[in-house]
Amino acid sequence: MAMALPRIGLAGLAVMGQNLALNVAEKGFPISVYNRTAAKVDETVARAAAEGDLPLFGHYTPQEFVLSIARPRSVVLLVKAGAPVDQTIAALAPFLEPGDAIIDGGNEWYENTERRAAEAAARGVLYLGMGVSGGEEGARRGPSLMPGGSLQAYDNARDILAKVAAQVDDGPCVTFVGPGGAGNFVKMVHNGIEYGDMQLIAEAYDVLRAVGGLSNRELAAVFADWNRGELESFLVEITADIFLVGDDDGEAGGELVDKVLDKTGMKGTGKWTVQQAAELAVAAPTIAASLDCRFISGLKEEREAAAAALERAGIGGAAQAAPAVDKQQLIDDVRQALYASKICSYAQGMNLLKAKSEEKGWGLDLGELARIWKGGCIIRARFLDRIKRAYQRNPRLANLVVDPDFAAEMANRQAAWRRVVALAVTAGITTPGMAASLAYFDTYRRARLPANLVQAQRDLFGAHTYERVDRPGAFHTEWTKLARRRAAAAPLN
Ligand code: 2AM
Repeated sequence: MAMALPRIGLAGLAVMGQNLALNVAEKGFPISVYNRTAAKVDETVARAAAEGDLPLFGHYTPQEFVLSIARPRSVVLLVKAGAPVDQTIAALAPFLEPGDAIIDGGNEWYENTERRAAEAAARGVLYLGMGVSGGEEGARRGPSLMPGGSLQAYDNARDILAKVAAQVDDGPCVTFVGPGGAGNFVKMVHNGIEYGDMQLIAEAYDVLRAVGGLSNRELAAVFADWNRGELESFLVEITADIFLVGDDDGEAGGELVDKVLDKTGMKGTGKWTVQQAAELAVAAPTIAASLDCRFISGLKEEREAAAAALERAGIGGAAQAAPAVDKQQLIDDVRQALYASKICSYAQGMNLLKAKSEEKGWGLDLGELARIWKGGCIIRARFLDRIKRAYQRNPRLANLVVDPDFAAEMANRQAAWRRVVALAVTAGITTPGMAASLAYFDTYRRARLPANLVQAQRDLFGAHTYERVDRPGAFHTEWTKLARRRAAAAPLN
C-alpha cells in the first residue's frame, strides 16, 4: 500500500521533540523527523517501532527531511531557543518553498519569533511561534499548545494540533493565540504563573512544616486531600507524591525531599515575565517574589553564613517565636491562604497579557487562554475553568479579584489568609509570595492610598506638580517655604 507523504515534520529530537513526534504519529499523522546528530534520529525511530509501529520516518540530512514532507509543509522545530533555532532554520530554508510553514515549539523570546517571521515572509514561508507546555509526559500524551503568528500556518496544521493537544471537557487544549510573537509571549507568562504557583506551594509546605510541625507523611496526606477540592491541580498532585518518596541512598532513611539541596534552577522565562511586567508598568509582585526567592535560594553558602552571623547577634533560627497553633486550623487556614494568593498571582499574569495585547494589538482572548491551560500544561488546574468563566462573563474585566465569584471567594478566605501571613511574619518564616499577593490585594482594593504623600514629596523636591482630588489641573506648591512660615507662626513644640 502506498502511504501518503507526511504533511508534517519535526526537527530537534531531544526529550520534548521525540515525545511530541511520537504523539503526532500515534494520533495517525505520518511524520518525518530529523536531528543534527544522527543518533537521536535512530533512537526516535526505534521508539516509534517499539511503541506500536507508529508512522514515523527518520531522515539524516536537512534536504532529505524537507523533501520527504508533502506541500504545504508544516515543519516543527524543537531545538534550544536562540541561535540554534536560527542555525536550524538556515539549514532547512534552502529546501522550503512558498506556502510552507515553520512552527517553532521552543521557549523562544517573542521578538526573535517576530524577526524570524519577517525573514521567512520575505521568502513566502509562513511562521508560527508555538508555546508547548506539559513537560515530557505532556508532549507524549497531550500538551497544552499556544500557537501564534500566521493564521494560515495554523489552519494548515489545525487538525493535527487539535488531536495532539490534551483533551478536556470543553475541547482540545489549543487555540490560535494571536499574531506575531503572541504564542511565545503567552507561554512565557504561563511559565511566570508557574513560578508563582510553585513558590506559593513551597510556602504552604514551609508553614505547615516549620510552624505546624507536620511530618512528610502528614504533608502528603494534606496535599492529596487538597487535590480533591478547590486546589485540584497538577502541581498540588505531584507535591503530594514528592513527600512520599523515601531516600533509598540515605544512611538514616527518611524522605528524599529532605535531602534535596535547597537551590532552585531556572531557564529565564520567569525573569522575562518580570521584566515585561516592569516594561508595561503592570504590578506582578507574586511572580517577582517567586523569582527573587529563586535568586536568594542560589546563595546557599551566603545564607548559611548569614544564619550563623545573625544567630550570634541574637536572632534565632526560623520559627523562633512560633505561637502554639491548632494543627487542623492551621492546615485549613493555609489551604485558604494558598487559594487566595493564587488568585492574585493569576490576576497579575492575566493583566500582563492584557497590557501586552493592547500594546501590540494582538486581541488576546483571556478566557480562551485559561481554557487551553485547563489540560496538558504544568499549571493545569480545576480553577482555570472559573477564570475562563470570569472572562466570558466580562471580557473587559479589570482584575480577576473584582469578578463577583472571585470577589466572594476572596471575602470568604481573607481572614484565614491574614492569619497565615501574620503567623509566618511573627515566626520569622518567609512567605514572600503569599505576602506579596496579600499586599497586592490590599493595595488594589483601597480607594485611597498614601500615594498623595509621595506625589507631594516629588513636587517639593522636583517640582513634578500634582493633581488635586477636588478640582482639575496640575498644581505646584512652594512646600518648604510655606512649611517654614507655618512653623514660625505656630511652633510644633
Ligand atoms: P543535537 O542532538 O544535535 O545536539 C536540544 O539541545 C536539541 O536542540 C537537540 O536536538 C540538539 O541537537 C538541538 N540543537 C542544539 N543546538 C543546535 C544547533 N545549533 N543546530 C541544530 N540543532 C541544535
